[in-house]
Amino acid sequence: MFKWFDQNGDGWITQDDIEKMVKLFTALADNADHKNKSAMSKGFMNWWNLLLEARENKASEKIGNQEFIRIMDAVVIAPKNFEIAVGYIVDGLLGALDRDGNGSLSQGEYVGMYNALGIPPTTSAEAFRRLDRDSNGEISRAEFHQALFEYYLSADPNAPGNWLLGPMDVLK
Ligand SMILES: [Ca+2]
Ligand SMILES: [Ca+2]
Ligand SMILES: [Ca+2]
Repeated sequence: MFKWFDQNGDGWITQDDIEKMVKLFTALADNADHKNKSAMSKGFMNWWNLLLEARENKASEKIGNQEFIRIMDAVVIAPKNFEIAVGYIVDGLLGALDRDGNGSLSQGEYVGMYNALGIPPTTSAEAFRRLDRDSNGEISRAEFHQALFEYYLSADPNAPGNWLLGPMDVLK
C-alpha cells in the first residue's frame, strides 16, 4: 500500500503523491459528479493530515515506509479516523461507480473500478461473487464497507474483504 501511495516512487509519501492519488480516484467519477469527487478528495486529505500530525520528524513534510506502517496501525485504523479518511473515500468511490444511483454496485458497475484504475479485470467476477455476501447480485454499501474494514483490519487471510487486496496488489 505504501508503494501505491508513493506515486512517484521516491520512497517517501508527500502531498504531491496524495494529490496524484486524488486525481486517480476522482477520475472514476463523472465530470459533473462534484459530490463524490469531493468526498474522495476530503478522505485523502484527512488521511494525509492524520499522517502529518502523527509523524515524528516535524521538520519535514514527508512520510517513510516504516512510519507509514506505524501510523496506519496506531492512528488511521482507529474507528473515528478510519471513517473520515478511508470511509469518505469508500463512500465517494461507491457513489461514483453507482451509475444508476440505486445505492449499490452491480457487477458491471463494479468492473468499472477495475477498468478505470487500470487493473486487469481477470479476478473481478470472483471478487464480486465473494464481496456480494448475501448473493443478491449487488454489492451494497454495507458489503463494500465491510470488505474495506476486513482488507485493513482482519487477520483472517480467507476473509472475503481480502479480495479487494487482489486487485490492489496488481498496482504495487
Ligand atoms: Ca513520493
Ligand atoms: Ca448501482
Ligand atoms: Ca449483496
